[in-house]
Amino acid sequence: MKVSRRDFAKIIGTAALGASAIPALGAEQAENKQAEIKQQTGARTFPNGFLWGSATASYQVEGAFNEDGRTPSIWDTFSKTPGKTVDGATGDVSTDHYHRYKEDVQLMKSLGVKTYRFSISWSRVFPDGTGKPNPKGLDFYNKLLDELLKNDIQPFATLYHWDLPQVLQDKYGGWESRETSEAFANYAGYTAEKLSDRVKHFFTINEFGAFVELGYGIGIHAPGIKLPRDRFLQTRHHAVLGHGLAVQAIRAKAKAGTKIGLAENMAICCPVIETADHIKAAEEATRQINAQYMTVIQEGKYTDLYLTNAGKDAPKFTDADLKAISSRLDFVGINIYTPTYIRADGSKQGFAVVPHPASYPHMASPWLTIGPEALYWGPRNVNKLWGEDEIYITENGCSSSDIPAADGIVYDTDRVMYLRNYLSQLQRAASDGIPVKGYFLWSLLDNFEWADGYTNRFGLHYVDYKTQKRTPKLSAALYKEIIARNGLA
Ligand code: GBH
Repeated sequence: MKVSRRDFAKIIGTAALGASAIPALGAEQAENKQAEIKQQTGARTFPNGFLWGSATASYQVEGAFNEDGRTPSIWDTFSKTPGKTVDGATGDVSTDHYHRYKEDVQLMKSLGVKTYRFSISWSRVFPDGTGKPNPKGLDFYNKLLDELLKNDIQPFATLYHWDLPQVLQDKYGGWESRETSEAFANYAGYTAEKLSDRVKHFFTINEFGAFVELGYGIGIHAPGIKLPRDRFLQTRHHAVLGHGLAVQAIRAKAKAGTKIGLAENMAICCPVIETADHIKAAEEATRQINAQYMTVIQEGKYTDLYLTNAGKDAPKFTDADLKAISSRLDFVGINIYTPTYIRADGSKQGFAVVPHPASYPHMASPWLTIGPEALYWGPRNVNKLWGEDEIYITENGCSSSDIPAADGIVYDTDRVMYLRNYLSQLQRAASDGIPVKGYFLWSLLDNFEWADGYTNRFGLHYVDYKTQKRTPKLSAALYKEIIARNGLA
């Protein structure tokens, strides 16, 4: 880094003040001074009030698949279809969080997290997908919320993390049809009305980019179908429409002041090296590669490039749809795991994706390629392109082989390495003034990893699925330390 003579003088000057100069100031001034010195001498802290959290999702942790009136979701059906998940794993029991939530809140408390992101199971609340709500289904979330608040942990609730009521798949082809978008808005409005006395932040949908593409495009996630291209592009449209209608419904029904956003695993376009032309190319790539979800939500229209490429398969939509889809958001959540490298290539579109070479490093899951700077460029581009000023990293974390040592502890040094490197890039973003307000580590616990079943562990806590015992891994100790310091060492 090139330091100008003035910056250098500033650093030396204030550092030379040392601690002895501080007591002369009032307490508050002293604190400010200390913060200023830290800033200039490079202490790797996060802004005051930064929200450290952890995340889970209903079907991945709850279990209790047939209790208190819950009906099957598309994931119950899919996971019980032979050959769809590794070892035929299902979420019937998983980590049994439904019955162990109090113990799990204590795990959070011991980490020191300030917030918890969880998702609500639609088919617990509306067993028929729509129509008559089931009060017993909502009871579980009422109890969970009370327990969180009693422990000073702010709840952030996701309304859809892939567990569509099976009945809506059967009746309407799920997200293939508009009826599902409307049913989602109805469920979202109802749930926000009931819970917004305690939940101040709602996410509509988690990761369009996963459940639509994998569920309706290539069929490796529920509902496990491969639609022809025109119907598939229409499904994408109904998913963003469901989001938009839900934003409107929540705004109409929730308590005033409730904040609404989404959690999207958009492609995180990183300049292949940090030169002005590659940086610019990565900005344009962010818009174009995410055209079908994040860009239409932000800009209220599909990009020309998207529609041209779609050709005769382009989705059918109205202006009113676009208006709903681009309903104002209060914040944006981005789930960030991997980088997409972009270079400026002089073409008309202005960018090219640089594929990872075969030797590119990844974590235990082969898709989980390592690129810490994704935590910098993700929020940076969302802020730069669309002016979003309240950004959360709603998921980040990794899988590791996670084998307990003789003392029972999992020394997951690879996860520690991963988190340390990613978080140092997030700190870089925060100290550059990019408005990142919080970070939710995926995940609190090992859990049902979708088609991978229980073979890939993402937790800060190791779960012995036979006994349901939870044991903090080495990475939990790291995270606890980072939270306590509000920064990196
Ligand atoms: C998130 O998805 C999910 O929100 C969360 O539920 C999940 O547990 C977590 O990540 C960890 O995976 O099998 O090679 O086709 C992250 C995006 C999309 C990454 C699906 C894995 C499957 C790759 N995921 N993708 S592959």
